[in-house]
Amino acid sequence: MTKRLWDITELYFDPKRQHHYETLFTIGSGYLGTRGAFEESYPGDTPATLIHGIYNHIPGALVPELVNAPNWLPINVTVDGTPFQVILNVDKADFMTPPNGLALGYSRSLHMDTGLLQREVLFRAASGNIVRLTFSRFASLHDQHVMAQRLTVTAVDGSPAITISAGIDTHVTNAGARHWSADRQIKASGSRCAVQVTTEPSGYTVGMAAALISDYPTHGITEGLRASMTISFTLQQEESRIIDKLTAIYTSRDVINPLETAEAKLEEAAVIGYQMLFDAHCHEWEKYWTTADIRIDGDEEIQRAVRFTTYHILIPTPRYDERASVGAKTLSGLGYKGHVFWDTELFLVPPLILSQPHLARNLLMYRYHNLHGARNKAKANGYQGAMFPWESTDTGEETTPQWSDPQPDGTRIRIWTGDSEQHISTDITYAILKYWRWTNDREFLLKHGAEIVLDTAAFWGSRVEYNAEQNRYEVSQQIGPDEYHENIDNSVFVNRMAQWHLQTALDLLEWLRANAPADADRLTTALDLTPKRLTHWRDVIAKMYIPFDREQGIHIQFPGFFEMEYIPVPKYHPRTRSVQEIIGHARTIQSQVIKQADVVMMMALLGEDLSVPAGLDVRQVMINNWNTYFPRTDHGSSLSPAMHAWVAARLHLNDEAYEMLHHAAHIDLQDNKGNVRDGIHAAACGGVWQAIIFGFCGLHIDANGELALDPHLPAHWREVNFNVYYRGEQRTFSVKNSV
Ligand code: IFM
Repeated sequence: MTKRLWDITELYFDPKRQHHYETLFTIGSGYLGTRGAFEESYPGDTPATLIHGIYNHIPGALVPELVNAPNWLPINVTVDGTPFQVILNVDKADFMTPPNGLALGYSRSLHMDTGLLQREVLFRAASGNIVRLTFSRFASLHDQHVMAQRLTVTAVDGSPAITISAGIDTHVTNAGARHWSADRQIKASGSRCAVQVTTEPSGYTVGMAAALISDYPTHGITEGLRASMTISFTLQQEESRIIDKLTAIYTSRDVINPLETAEAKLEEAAVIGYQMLFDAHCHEWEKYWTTADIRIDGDEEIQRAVRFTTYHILIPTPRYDERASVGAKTLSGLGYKGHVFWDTELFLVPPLILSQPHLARNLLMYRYHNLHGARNKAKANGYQGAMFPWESTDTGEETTPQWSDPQPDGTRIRIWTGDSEQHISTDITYAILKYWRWTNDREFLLKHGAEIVLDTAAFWGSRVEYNAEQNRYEVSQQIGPDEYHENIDNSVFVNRMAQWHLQTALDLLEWLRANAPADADRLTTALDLTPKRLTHWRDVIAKMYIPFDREQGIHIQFPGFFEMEYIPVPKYHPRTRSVQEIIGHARTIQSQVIKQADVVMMMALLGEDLSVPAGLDVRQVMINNWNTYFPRTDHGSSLSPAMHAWVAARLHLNDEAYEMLHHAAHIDLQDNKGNVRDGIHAAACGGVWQAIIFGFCGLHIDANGELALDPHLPAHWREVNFNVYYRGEQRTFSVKNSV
């Protein structure tokens, strides 16, 4: 495999795509993420550093959000007094001596194997002297409190006088929303500078300290909300200089004195130096990729795209923090305000279970630590047990906004997901079970996981409604994965998954009684799992209403679905917008257009355990379901294509599987939803990994508890190689194409 398949490269700078690339080129350490804005800034740029757990709710705002931290990127260079900027076009008259300088060459690459972002610009100053500037940056995976930058300046033509000013800027907002109190510490002296800021009203403190490392006398200064350090020197023709900037960071979530601790860490890092920090960082990346990388022989485009999506699974996932989780847009943008959805458990956690189980555990522990919020939500809604919030932050309470931001006409739209998208509790249980089956982490299951599974089952036991006339249990007022259809009764996804959940809880309790009786007793008492309650669960399982059309042999997404207007989605191909955007919201919700995998999602999760009425063949039902729902789905959500790829591969629908995989893998790279500026689509990234491993390669645990493959690779793929962890051991797979 050639090295270039590890790189995403931008060969010229297009200001119209700057926000897209800022997101793509996010670097991260599992502690923070920093968007790929330029060191020297650019008009209209949106630099952001988002740190796990640092949320703030401004009075009057609808919901809390993850806060944009002080910007640690600034490095400003002047060449013979001309400020360096990526200036691309100048008037013809100015071409030889443009007053603001000119970028003669530009390229920027994200090296995904090492998490290094590098940019090289050939810059001609107004004086006519030309320099090559190479900027490198990484957020250390070895020491999550350290970030490093390197600037190499080379005099290509002439003997330019260079000034470099580098520092930390606390003048940052979340798209205008101010989270940092006016009370800040900003200081600079010699080659060091530091800042400390506190969110208001949540009271989180962030301390950052930076050093500029060079052989030149350095002056520290503070100007307004920024602290910086400055050096000046002259280069002879063809001479090069390397200047390093190191930054250390701590928050009050880590230590009681973030600023002092950051300053001490900075001195430690300065002694180690850029190169050794980078070597240690690369070593950690190598360990990540050993089990996260999927090597595809025969498809370079998908190979690179899959590395990109995997990179964006790895960089936001907390390494040492089990009280933070990954939001729907990772730490790469302000979209969804850093809130955590089901995207984490069903899309991100499974790849991590197989590739970095300790990271998957951290994410599941976040839910355990937030059980109190889930219990509060259940109680507030009149239910028992634990009902997880649809959107979650640092408090574990429901944080879904009830209303949208104002629309162009000034009105706001009611958002129902926080009320009605209740399947998230089962999604979390599903992830816990998957983690348990793949890792055998008994300690986690007994101390933490089982409590979540059982208490969320208690929620469903109290949530279902008995329909005496039909002698069946139903669930009203739901939003399934297909969010175009809100507050519907008897979503087949919700009902079947709740039934699966209750059965899983009963099986788990039985297993605990046999294998860990003390824990079974403890949980039975603590969660009040009385015989009466368990009998009720069995009754619900037996009588749950699963909407099904026997004549057609298909699951019904929800009763009434097929009575709505039929709009064949393929009729709108090719399109760059969702069908919902084309035909409008009002018509969509009265139609059979589906936003994202719903019945198909159920097939991805349950596979042949889908359960179908007696006498019917499950595979045939799956094919019928596919033929029914695929042409009705507009993939208005980025979560959709990868799940379709997975299921299509299992159904041996090779063309559809590949088309969906290609779509999913390029959602961010090609910005085919037009909103990557707001952040990476985390779920799509996790979905791609699963589509390849579970779908195309068919990796599964067989009836004997052994790992097995059932591959259906695209015809042009020669081979897929990967390593996964199974019950503590690393296993290697090589899947050759037999087509
Ligand atoms: O969780 C998803 C949801 O399924 C579709 N809308 C976007 C959310 C966040 O990614």
